[in-house]
Amino acid sequence: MSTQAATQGSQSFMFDPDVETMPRDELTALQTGRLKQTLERVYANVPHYRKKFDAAGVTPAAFKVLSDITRFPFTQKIDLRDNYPFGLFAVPREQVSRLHASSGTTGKPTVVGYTKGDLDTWADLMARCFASGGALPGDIVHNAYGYGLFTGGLGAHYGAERLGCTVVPISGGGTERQVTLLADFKAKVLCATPSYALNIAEVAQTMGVDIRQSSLRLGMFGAEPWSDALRHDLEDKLGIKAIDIYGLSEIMGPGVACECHAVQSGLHGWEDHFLFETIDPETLQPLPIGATGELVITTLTKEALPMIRYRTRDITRLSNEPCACGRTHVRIMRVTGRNDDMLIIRGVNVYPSQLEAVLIGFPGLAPHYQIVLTREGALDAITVEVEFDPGAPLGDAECARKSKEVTHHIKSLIGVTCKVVVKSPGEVPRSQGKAVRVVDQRKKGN
Ligand code: DLL
Repeated sequence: MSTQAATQGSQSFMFDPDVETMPRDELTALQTGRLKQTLERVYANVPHYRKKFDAAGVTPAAFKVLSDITRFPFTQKIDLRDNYPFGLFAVPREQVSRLHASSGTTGKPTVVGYTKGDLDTWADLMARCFASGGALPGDIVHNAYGYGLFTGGLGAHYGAERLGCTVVPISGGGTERQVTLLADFKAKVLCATPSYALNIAEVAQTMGVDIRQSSLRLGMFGAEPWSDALRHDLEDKLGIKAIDIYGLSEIMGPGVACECHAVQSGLHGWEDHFLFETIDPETLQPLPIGATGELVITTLTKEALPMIRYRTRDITRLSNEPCACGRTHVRIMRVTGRNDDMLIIRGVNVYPSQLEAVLIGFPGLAPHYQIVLTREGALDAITVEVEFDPGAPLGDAECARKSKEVTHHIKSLIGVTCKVVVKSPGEVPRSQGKAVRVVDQRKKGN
């Protein structure tokens, strides 16, 4: 990767101007050529794609300009499951250097594979993300993403190494030890889910360690939806800049898109390797840029597991407004949630991250919450469990008052009626990776 040092304000960071500031017409030409090759490759090598293209009455020859992609069928998680474990690979299995898999709550896991070339691209793109976030060669990167089949740990690991950083491969869990090593090794960059970063901040406080005074200055947080309210809370508690990083295993892992240090508004999606679309999840029709819908991604360079029009289920909008950082790649605005995580409470659609935005920073509350869904007669009911701030303990009567106050705020800001239970510090479960924000007790008949 040909990165070079650049300076923006007082902050210097690594940047690849040739690629990251490529004019739109050059990006379009690059994407068109790469996509044509990808379509040809999957049609020739993956029976599943050939069958689906044939059924839809399209062949790679039908693809001339980027908008022709809308003539091709979508790919979904179910296609990976149906072709478990290696059926969607476009290269002989012997050429696959690494496998990752999602644990999957039900049924078979989703298996993804990488050639040596794919691993190389992934490390490059993750290095690009670290650099865009403001990491520098030589920085110590404390990597608390889980190592193993989850793509977070190894994805961040090789990207940070590629940029020239020193990696601490600590993985998730053992939070007191994390706090000790963060301080002892003088890490500059923390990689974690936002909910686990919050857990680390809280444990540090209980241990009497002031992370604000440590050498930490950057957080690369992703793998789950989070709000700006949580960003501000983490920036304040950890004394850092918190950068949003996005990705998914089916497409590559972390590093598909990342915010820039300069602007922190929307994640630059790396268009030299991916094509981004948004669709209406109901009608499946493409949406104009700027409209909110489901993000659909096509890979342009993946060798082992190319993905054509993969329906991510993530809800967002795209922006091609010029970014003050100079990067030209499209911005994926903050992912509010997944359409399969959307709660429909008495006719009102709500994402957990919308509730988070109300709860975090609410006077007297700690930033920990969980949403419990139950059935009351024929209707779904929602209980939001929160904790009072340990610095300002509340008695029973005050908890009841606080609960009414929060209920009122949620109703007026989001329009849903829910029960709020204010608990004591430590009663809401803490995250060690991806937080479990919603506990659905409806299926148990409660
Ligand atoms: O979570 C990859 C990753 C690791 C991304 C570390 C960022 C950092 P999966 O386990 O396949 O891969 O989960 C992908 O997580 O479709 C989104 O629903 C969600 N997600 C990932 N990043 C973000 C983010 C990794 N920044 C799924 N904001 C995706 C909101 C995110 N949701």
